[in-house]
Amino acid sequence: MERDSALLIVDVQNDFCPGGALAVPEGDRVVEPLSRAAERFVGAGLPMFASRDWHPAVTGHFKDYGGMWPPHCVQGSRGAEFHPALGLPPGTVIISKGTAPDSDSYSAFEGSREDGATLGACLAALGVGHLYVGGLATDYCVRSSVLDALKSGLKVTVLTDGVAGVDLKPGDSDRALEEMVRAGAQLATVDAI
Ligand code: VGL
Ligand code: ZN
Repeated sequence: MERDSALLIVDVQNDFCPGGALAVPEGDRVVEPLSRAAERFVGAGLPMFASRDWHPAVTGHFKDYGGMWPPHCVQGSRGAEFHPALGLPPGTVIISKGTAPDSDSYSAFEGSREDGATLGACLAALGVGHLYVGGLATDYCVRSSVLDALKSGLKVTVLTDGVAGVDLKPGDSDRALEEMVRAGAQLATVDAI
């Protein structure tokens, strides 16, 4: 980690973990490594962001309204809460996304802080140049957030033990990681950073 680093934890919410409405296989295995990473970033005085999928009850993102997913992460529901064992240090900036009823908004860069500031604006204001990313799901929101981060000129490291994917088609997550690497992302384990 350098002085201009920040950590982004993507969508580690109950609905994406075993027992949830859109469970990622072994999704909860990211909780421990990411909690450890969060402690290290905050201990080093570096900024911490956590995004959450935060959908209205009626959205074109859900099957019943033309989308591809069962209802999940509905605003204010238990499924939308962060996993109870995820250690989010005080000062973590929460980024909500997927709030528009007409868009999938997989990327955390389409989300914003409570006051409306976008993730990109928050990172720029803090002078962040290197974003470390982990969370759920590798093949959707992590992929999309990482590609957007690279497009906005950030250096990006994906935490390989801190991500897990949906794999609707077997291999989707591996292909997503390859795509991120081709676009310029680096891969590392939490212990190696
Ligand atoms: C996500 C599918 C639907 C994600 C969100 O957070 O990766 N995946 N909504
Ligand atoms: Zn969603």
